[in-house]
Amino acid sequence: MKQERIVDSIEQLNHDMTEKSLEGHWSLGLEDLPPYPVTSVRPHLWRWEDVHESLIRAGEVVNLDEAERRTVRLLNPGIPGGHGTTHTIHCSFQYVKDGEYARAHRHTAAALRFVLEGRDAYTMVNGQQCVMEEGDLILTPQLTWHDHVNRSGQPIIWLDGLDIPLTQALHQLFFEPCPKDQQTLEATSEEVAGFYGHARPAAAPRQYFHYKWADTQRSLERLRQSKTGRDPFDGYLLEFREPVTGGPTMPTIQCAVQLLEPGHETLPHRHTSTVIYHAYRGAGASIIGGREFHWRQGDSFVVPLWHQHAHANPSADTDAILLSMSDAPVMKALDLYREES
Ligand code: GTQ
Ligand code: FE2
Repeated sequence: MKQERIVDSIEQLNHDMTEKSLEGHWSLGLEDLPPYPVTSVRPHLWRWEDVHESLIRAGEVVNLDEAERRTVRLLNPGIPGGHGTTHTIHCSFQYVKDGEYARAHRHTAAALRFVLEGRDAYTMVNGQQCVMEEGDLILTPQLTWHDHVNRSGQPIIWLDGLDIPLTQALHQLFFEPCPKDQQTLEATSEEVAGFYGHARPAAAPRQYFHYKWADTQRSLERLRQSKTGRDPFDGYLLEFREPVTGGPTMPTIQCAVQLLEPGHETLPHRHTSTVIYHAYRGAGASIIGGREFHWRQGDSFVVPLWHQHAHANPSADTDAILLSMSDAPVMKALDLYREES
């Protein structure tokens, strides 16, 4: 007796596998395997006028008794429905009026503040009071308690950088409100530590959270005097490093300031890290992936990974200073960092 032959096909196999939540690698075409990394993150520039107007309007209608924070976020148009400025970091601007405070909480997302307008408000970080001046960088690394208090007699605006998109992509976001709305001076994190024992930092807690602008400026000047300190791709670049280990600013974010002297044009290069820039002082232009973006003080822009980019300061007499936040520490930790000029 002749056995009936079962006629199978790729189509039938694919169909049957799909029903069992299986997939064959043969379903991928070469177009799914590009030779270099592809990102949906787009080069984009946000104008300070737009951010500032939204912040002032938010000051009228957003109440800090209800909202956890009064911040305006930069959304990358290449991440529809997402909340990120890039796929790893989000950048916002926070506005706290005189007499207000933003209540204490902590989270596994690491955050930083860079002060733009105003002074003498403070952020409490694990019981340490960090009094703000323009240009100060204040870190609230993962799971540090932080609240922001403004009793300075004037409003304050600063830039926030957080690794929330990355933390969320890894499904690792813990958030805990503090039992007290405001931390008291020198209250340790243990004193106010609630019940989320599992959310405690695994690593030794760090003690240094505050980089003063006066120190940053002095270091930038010293770098400029050295003349050998000029990086062909970044101008005079000063990275904020972890003071004990010399490692990155935080495990997921490298912060830096870079000074572009009048007339200086950097050489183009590209790398697998993605960078958010904020024009802290001066004005200039950057070519990103073949497009030119003109920025002035207060503007922010994104250089997505593997996009060729170069910066220029066309001014005859004014320095330009860019603040940057990069996800390079993540790529380096995972051995994924590459650059090419
Ligand atoms: O100030 O603690 O922009 O928790 C986003 C989340 C700021 C903050 C943001 C936050 C904060
Ligand atoms: Fe926070």
